[in-house]
Amino acid sequence: MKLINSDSPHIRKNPLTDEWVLVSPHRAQRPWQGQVEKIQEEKRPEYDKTCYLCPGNKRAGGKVNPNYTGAYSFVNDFSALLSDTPFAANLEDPLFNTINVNGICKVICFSPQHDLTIPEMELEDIKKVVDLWQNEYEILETIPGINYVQIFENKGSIMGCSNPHPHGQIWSSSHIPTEVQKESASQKLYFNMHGETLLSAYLSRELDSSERIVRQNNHFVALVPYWAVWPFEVMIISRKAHQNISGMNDEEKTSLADIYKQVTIMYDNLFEVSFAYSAGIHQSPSDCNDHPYWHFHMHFYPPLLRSATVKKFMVGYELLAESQRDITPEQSAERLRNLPKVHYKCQKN
Ligand code: H2U
Ligand code: ZN
Repeated sequence: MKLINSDSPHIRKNPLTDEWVLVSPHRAQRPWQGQVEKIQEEKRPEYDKTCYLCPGNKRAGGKVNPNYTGAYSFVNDFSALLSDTPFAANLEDPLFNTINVNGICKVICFSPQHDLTIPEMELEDIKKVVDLWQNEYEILETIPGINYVQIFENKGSIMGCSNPHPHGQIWSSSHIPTEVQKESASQKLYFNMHGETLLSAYLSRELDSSERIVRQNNHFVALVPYWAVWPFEVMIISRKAHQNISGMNDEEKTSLADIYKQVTIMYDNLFEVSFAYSAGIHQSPSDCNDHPYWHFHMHFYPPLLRSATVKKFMVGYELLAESQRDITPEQSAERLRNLPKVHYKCQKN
């Protein structure tokens, strides 16, 4: 279904957050005629004696990593949330609402090998990362007072990643964080009105049109959402409406590892550079309640726009008024979809 003439400036609504994005396609009539700059990437060693995540090395907090061989997790030495914060809340004064929060933060080393990234890892090794995500989720969800488990990855220094060793993080908390609350409310409302999850309905519409689909496998679909804010934003949605990672069997976890690899290879191939992003899982709260309206998905928010060095800035109008983009999600999807499926480093060898 053609919704509107998408060549004209328009706003699109994100049904998960109820937020709008301004799309200005007329500003991007010739988006790819500028020079695509390449950056020379430094070759990293397989093991770096100064890296606090490499096996056997001492971390900044003084603890020593074991000689781990697969995915490995540890409690963050500088956790943003602490597990022993005493309960206290002040909700009486509407101008100064405060609630003490508890939580546990972990760091997940994806691989013992310092020079790898997810797109360059073997599928079976990425599967070990997914297994660890599931194990950690299942451990954390049983801890009283932990009500949400946020699994994420910051990749690349421009996304604030502190170390190139392949790693992600898990922050679990007693409160449901703001983004998750917004998605919870919208999904609940949709499910109560329509009897299916918002993302099941959305996914079947997207599969009908194929316009924004970039990669897929038996259990997951990767697409540029209709309401994408970042130039090359992608969402991975499970075909089955899993509430969270806990319900996934071995085959589904292998599929999740596969789509994670496919999407990140696609990203690296876009500008032939190790592509920076913040990515993470959104899933049901782990608060012992059933959340049939929650539909597992992953968001990828990459900052690059035209080349390896041109970054999209969320400033000015975006900060003060509303998110805005020039290239349409459909143009981005077409470009991403048509990229080679083999990593550029392997194409050259
Ligand atoms: P990034 O994902 O943004 O790179 O963060 C890595 C985390 O690793 C960061 O939260 C933690 C930091 O607190 N860290 C340790 O727990 N131990 C260390 O020795 C250094 C970094
Ligand atoms: Zn390392």
